[in-house]
Amino acid sequence: MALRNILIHPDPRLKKVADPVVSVDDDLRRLADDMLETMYDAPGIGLAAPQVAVMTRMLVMDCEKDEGAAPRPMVLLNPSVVWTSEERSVYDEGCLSIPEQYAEVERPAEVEVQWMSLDGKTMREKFDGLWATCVQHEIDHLDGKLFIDYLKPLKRQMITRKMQKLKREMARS
Ligand code: K1U
Ligand code: ZN
Repeated sequence: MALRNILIHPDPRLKKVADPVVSVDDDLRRLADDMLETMYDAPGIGLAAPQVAVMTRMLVMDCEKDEGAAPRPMVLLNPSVVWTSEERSVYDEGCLSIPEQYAEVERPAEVEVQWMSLDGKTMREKFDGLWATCVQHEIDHLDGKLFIDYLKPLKRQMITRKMQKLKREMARS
C-alpha cells in the first residue's frame, strides 16, 4: 500500500467527469487500498479517485468516527444515487482538495445509492446523516463538482484565491 498525492483546487482534473469502471483488476484493487490509506492518513472520511489524479468512477469512505467503533471502510465503483429524500440537511463540509476551508452545503438528508463492489456484485444501500452527506460529496467529485460550486460566486472566488496562494507557497517550499 502507498500514500497517493491529493490534488489541490484549482486543478483541471478536479473539474472533469470521470470514466466508468469496466473491469476490476489488480491495479484497481491496489488503487482502492492506496486511497483508503491516503484517506485515513489525511485524515478524512472520504476520497474520490479524481482527487488522486485517477479519472475513474471509484470512491472510498468511512464515516464511522465514534470513539471505539470498528472502522467501516467502503469502496464504491460506478456509484449512482437512485433515490433522494424530500427532507434536506445542512452540513459544514470540508474537502481534502480544498484544505482548511469549510462551508455549509444543503443536500438531501437521505439517499439510496447503487454501486458495484470490488468483487463485481451490485450493491444498494440507504445512507443518512454524515454518510449521506459524504457519499453525495464524493459522487460530485466523480462528476467534476466541488462543494464550493454550491456557494455564492464571491465566497467561491475567495476560497479559490486562497487555494491559488497556498499552491504558490507549496511550490516554493
Ligand atoms: O472528499 C473529500 O475531500 C474528503 C472530505 C469528505 C467530506 C467531509 C465533510 C463533508 C462531506 C464530505 C473529508 O474527509 S474533509 C476532512 C473531514 O471532514 C474530517 C477529517 C477528520 C475527521 C472528521 C472529518
Ligand atoms: Zn472533497
